[in-house]
Amino acid sequence: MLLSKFFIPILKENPKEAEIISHIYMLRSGMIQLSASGIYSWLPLGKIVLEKITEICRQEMLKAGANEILMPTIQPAEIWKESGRYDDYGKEMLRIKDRNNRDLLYGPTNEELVTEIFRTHVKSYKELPLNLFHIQWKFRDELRPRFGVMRGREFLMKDAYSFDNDYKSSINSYNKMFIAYIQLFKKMGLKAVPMKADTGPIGGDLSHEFIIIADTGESVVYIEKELLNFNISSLNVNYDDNLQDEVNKYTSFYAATEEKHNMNKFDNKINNLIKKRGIEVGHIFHFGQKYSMPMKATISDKEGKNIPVFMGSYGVGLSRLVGAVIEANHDQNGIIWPKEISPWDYNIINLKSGDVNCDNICLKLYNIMKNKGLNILYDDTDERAGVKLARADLIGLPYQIIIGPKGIKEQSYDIKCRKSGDISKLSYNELLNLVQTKK
Ligand code: P5A
Repeated sequence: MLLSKFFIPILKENPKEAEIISHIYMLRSGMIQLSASGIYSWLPLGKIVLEKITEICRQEMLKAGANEILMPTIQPAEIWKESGRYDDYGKEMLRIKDRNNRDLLYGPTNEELVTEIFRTHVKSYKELPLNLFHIQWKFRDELRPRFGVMRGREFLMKDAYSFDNDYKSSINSYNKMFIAYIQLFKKMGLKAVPMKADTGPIGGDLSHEFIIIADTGESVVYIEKELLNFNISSLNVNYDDNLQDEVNKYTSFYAATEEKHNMNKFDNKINNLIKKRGIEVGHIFHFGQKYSMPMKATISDKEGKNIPVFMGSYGVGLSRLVGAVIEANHDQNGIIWPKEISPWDYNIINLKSGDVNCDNICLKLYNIMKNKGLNILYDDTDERAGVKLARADLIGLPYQIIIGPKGIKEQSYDIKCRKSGDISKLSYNELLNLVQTKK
C-alpha cells in the first residue's frame, strides 16, 4: 500500500476526550472516528486490524467445529418475552417500534434468536452436538460508554452457541470453547488469562472470563502468580479429544474476577496471590436449559422422550480487542502491533521523496517485497523526514526500513525493530536476504 493513496487522517494533538492510551492512539492514527457517544466509524487502518482479529477468531471457531451463520442486528421482542429477559434486561436494551407498532430491539446478545433457529430445525439427539456462531454488531445502551472502543454502545462480537443432549456433553462443548479461546488469543499475540466469573444477565452455573492484564483495565482480578507466568502449550489442539485435562491445566490455578473472588478459598496460597487490573476480552457461559426450557427448544432423546436441549454461549469482544491489544503493546511514541495482527509486515520510509535515487530504490524494494508476498506500507508522501518517522512509530508496524540520501551514498540502510528500537545497518543485498527470510 502506498501511504499517499491511503486514507489515514492522522491527528497531531492528543484528543481531549480520550483518557486512556489505546483511545488516544486509535484517534491519533486515524483508526476510528466518533459518531455518537460509544459509537464509532472504523476508518481504513482500524478496519484492517479489526478484520485481522476477526479472521483469527473465525478460523479458530471453524477449526473447533462450529458453523458460521449470520443473524440480524434487529430482533423481535416476542422471543425475549418468551425467555423472560425482555423486562429483565432493563435500560441497556435499545427498544424500537416499527411502523406497524411492533416491538423490536437492537440485539445486545443472541441467545433467544439462536434458540429460535435451533428449535425450528433440530428435533433429534442424533443431530447433536451442534455449535453455531456469528460475527455481528451488538448494541448495549451502556450507562457510561468510555475509553473508545473498549466500552462502546455499539460493538462487534463473535458469539457462539452450543447445543447438547445432556449435561456431560455440554460441558465437553464448553471445554472446547475454553481451549479455542486460549488458542485464538495466543494466535493474536496475546495472553488472555481465564478466570472464574459471574454470569450476570446471561445466567448459568459456570462461567469464565478471559482477561488481558493491563493497568487501565476496568476489571479487578485476583490471580495466582504461576498462572501469569504459565506458558500456553501447543497450538495444535485436536478438538475431537476430550479436553478436560487441558482445561484443568488452567483452572487448577486460582484466578477470579472481583465478583467471584473468595478469600477463604485462597487461604493456603496467600503468598502467591496478586491483585491486578485487566480487560475482559472474552466471556463463556454454561447455562444448561435456562433458555431451552421456557422457549421449548426440545429434542427427542434415545428413549424418544422430549427434553430441553443443553446450551452454552461464548463471546469474544472483537472491537474491544483492538483497544486491548494497544493497551498491552505500546510505548510513548505509539502502537507496537504484535506481528500476528499488524496491518502490514513492513513500513518502508522514503526520507526524501522526490529524490530520484531515493524514489527508485524504495519503489524497487517495495515491488520486490510485494512480489515475495509480503505486506508493505510504503511512505511515499512528501512530508518532512521527522514527520514520517514519528508517524511510522505511531502506526507501529513491526519493522521500518528507512531509506534516505545518506544511506544510499554509504550503501547502508537502516532497518528498525519497532518493539526493541534496535536499528541494524544493512547493505541492499543483506536487506533483501533479510526480508526474504522474515515473513
Ligand atoms: C456470550 C456470547 C455475552 O453476551 N452472549 C453471547 C454472551 N457475553 S458478554 O460477556 O456480555 O459479552 C461478550 C464479550 O463482548 C465484549 N463486550 C463489549 N465490548 C465493547 N463494548 C461493550 N460495551 C461490551 N460489552 C461486552 C466483552 O469482550 C465481552 O467479554
